[in-house]
Amino acid sequence: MTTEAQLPRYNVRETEARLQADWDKNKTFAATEEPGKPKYYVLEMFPYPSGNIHMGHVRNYTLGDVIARTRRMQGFNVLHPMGWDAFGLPAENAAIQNNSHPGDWTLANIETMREQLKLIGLSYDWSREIATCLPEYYKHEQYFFLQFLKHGLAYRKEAEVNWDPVDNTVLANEQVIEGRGWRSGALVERRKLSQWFLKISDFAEDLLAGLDELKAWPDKVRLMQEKWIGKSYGATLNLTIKGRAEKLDIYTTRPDTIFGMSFCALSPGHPLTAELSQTNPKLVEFIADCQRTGTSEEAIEKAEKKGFDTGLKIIHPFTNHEVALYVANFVLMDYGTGAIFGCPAHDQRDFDFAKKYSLPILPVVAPKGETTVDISKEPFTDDGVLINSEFLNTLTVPEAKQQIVVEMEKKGVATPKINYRLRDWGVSRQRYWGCPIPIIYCDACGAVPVPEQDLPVALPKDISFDKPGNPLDHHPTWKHVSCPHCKAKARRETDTFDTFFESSWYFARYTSPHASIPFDPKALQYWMPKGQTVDCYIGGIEHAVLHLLYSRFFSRALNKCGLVDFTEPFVRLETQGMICHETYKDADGKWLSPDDIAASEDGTFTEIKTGEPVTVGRSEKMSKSKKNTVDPRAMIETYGADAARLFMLSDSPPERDLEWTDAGIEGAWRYLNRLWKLVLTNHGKEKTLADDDAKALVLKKITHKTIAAVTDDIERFHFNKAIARIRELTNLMESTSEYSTAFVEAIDAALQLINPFLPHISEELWARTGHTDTLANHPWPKADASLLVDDSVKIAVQVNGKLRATIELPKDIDRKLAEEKVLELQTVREALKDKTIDKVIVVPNRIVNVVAK
Ligand code: ANZ
Ligand code: ZN
Repeated sequence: MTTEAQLPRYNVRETEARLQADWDKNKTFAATEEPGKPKYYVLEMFPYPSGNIHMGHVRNYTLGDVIARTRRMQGFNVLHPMGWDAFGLPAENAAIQNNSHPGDWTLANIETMREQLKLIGLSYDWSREIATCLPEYYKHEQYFFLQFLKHGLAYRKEAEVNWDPVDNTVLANEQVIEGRGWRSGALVERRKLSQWFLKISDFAEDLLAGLDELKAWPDKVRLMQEKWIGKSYGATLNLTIKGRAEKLDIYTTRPDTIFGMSFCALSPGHPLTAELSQTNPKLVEFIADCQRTGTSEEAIEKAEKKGFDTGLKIIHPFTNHEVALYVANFVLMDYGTGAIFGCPAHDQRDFDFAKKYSLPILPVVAPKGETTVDISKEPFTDDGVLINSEFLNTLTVPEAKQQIVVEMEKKGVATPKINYRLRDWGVSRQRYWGCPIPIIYCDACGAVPVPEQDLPVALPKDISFDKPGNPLDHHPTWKHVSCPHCKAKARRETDTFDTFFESSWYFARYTSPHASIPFDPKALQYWMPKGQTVDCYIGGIEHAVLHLLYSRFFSRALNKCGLVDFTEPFVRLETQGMICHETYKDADGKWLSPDDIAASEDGTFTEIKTGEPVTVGRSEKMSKSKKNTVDPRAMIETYGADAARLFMLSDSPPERDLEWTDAGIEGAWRYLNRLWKLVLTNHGKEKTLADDDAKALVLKKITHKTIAAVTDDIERFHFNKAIARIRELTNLMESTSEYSTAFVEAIDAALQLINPFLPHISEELWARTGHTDTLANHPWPKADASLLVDDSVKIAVQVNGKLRATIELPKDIDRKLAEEKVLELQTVREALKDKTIDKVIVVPNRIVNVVAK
């Protein structure tokens, strides 16, 4: 036993470093396939190697680590890997700025970040680490692309990109800032380039239907994907153009509003627009003007609505009225048919357009129970009943939709049509730091896939960023190759894949990260069998759509090529909230970092450098631009990883935002020290209570209830509740002066339960309390079901009808046992002195009356 005076200080740095080194050396968390042992695959979204871990990483990886460590103790064979999403634009930007190489920059960052991650004590199998920028990784995705081509899942077509006319280069969407190139400041234009696409649209229905099966995904994410896929039920109208033989196809989801049609509009990219522009220079100018907005849907949505009257007229299919045909900038070419009819009374865009060009606005839907509707200020876009619509009048919108399509089909002017908003995935990027697309262009043979045996197509190392544009394109030799078919001089594709390509399959690569083929079939089957793929996937909600949808698509595409047998990669998904911190500004409104300010005694803050007062702003997501970040390394340096982990996990539920405060982390640190003292000052004490003592029994019950509840909380991702319960248990022990077997059990259970959260201090205390095994591999405690029921009742104890005591006894206790317990009571023994017991009357769960003379 250690007295308080003898208690050594908890040396957090020494302990954490030593244990982390042990785990490394002993490969404590290495996973190998063990047929027959149940597996559990837990994964956190892998980081981009920017150079530094931030608090968001710490939170994300700690959440996963709690699950991994718990499952390991619960007897699962746990796969918990980590790697690097290592291609991408920041490496190129850094290279340009520091005159370095994107590869060197990335690999150096990986080195530092790996060391930083190790300081958090995460239970990764580091032998499975992957970096997507290495040819041994990306050669497999080049192979996938060749398979996709064979299976009709990849194709080439012309598509628009953001073009910087000053730097003469293609820009990624994120390099376009308020319509201008991020470096040149030039207004961005649209350009058509031939690019590669993956046929995600082939799977639109399947991706949508699959969402129903993802029962362990947040509803929010499923809903976002559903919206993104955007299934809509509508009709294609086949309308007559006055004086022309060919008809115009129009897609609408509101055929019920046909009597409110006031104009029609073509996309600037529509073939008819192109034809008309051949004889109309003004139209050519208008099209060029439309191209000056960016390519993103958002940019188009935000742009002012503009139109050009073609002079052509469209004949209304029922009234035979003529309406004008415009070319309009808000009509997209790659949705529906690239042509619309406008009904300004019931659509905001059409309304804005009609106001601008003074077009008629005729309402055809009124709120239920009414026959008019006020559309003077804004369109009426709700459901209602039809008006001004001949045979549709008085029908509801859904009824009218059905009816009108029937009528139109009869007349041969429409067919029902389902559309999806989901576009095919354009994967070509005109950048260096990505995976080369394995294609060779030959003048005679066209686009020729690189033969499989020639993979990987590796990135050249000797490149220069002196000129704007893609270094692969300027490289003196790299792109000049001979055609695999005819051996004539040919050119390599110089575009690289979108970096979402790498993250769409990395989870499967972890099952056999060093295999020469993409996946070792046995390993893949063991870790990711159909229906039990990644058991738990954790990451930011910002990936709700793109990364998660691409991964679901990729799984289906690989499945179609016979490379995997699953279609859904992630069984359970958990998303985490953001980490927020107060913000600070000086008198000029400049952001200040928490490190730049000092608290005064009156609770206000001043800037350390100037002594000037500081305004405290509201708490916001930690970001470099607002300078309200806290560096995890500094935190770990001061308080250790366990304290940082504890605060991250105990303050709020994982899916919620977390408010970072100094007081919070200090509180976590104090708890570690209390735990240290509690365990070590009690360990080995002489027992003062018998094993079957009632007080010992109470503690035993609380321990088992805690085990059951914490196990359940972890299962549900209620980590903050789990920690609160463990703290309740240790608080109770702190206030207990008596020592018993139950106390020893309680300490052991507390250490086991808290190990996933505080892996270092719990492991250290486990060893110091005489255990010789590794706590991380110790079986998870099991709650004794018989101790969980809340079954004690207060019973009145009488002697000859007079109340002498009350006693807590298990509910429905055996009569004989109740009698025995009562007769042991001191007060009863005294009252029975000199008397002989006649009989004992037991009223179950209420009274024990001893009758004596
Ligand atoms: C007439 C109409 C009346 C429409 C009305 C809407 C409201 P969702 O629901 O997203 O699928 N549209 C069709 N093709 C388009 C294109 N290529 N570019 C821009 N807009 C297009 O949207 C379908 C609606 O968007 C269609 O229904 C069409 O306008 C428009 F009161 O037709 B609607
Ligand atoms: Zn050729």
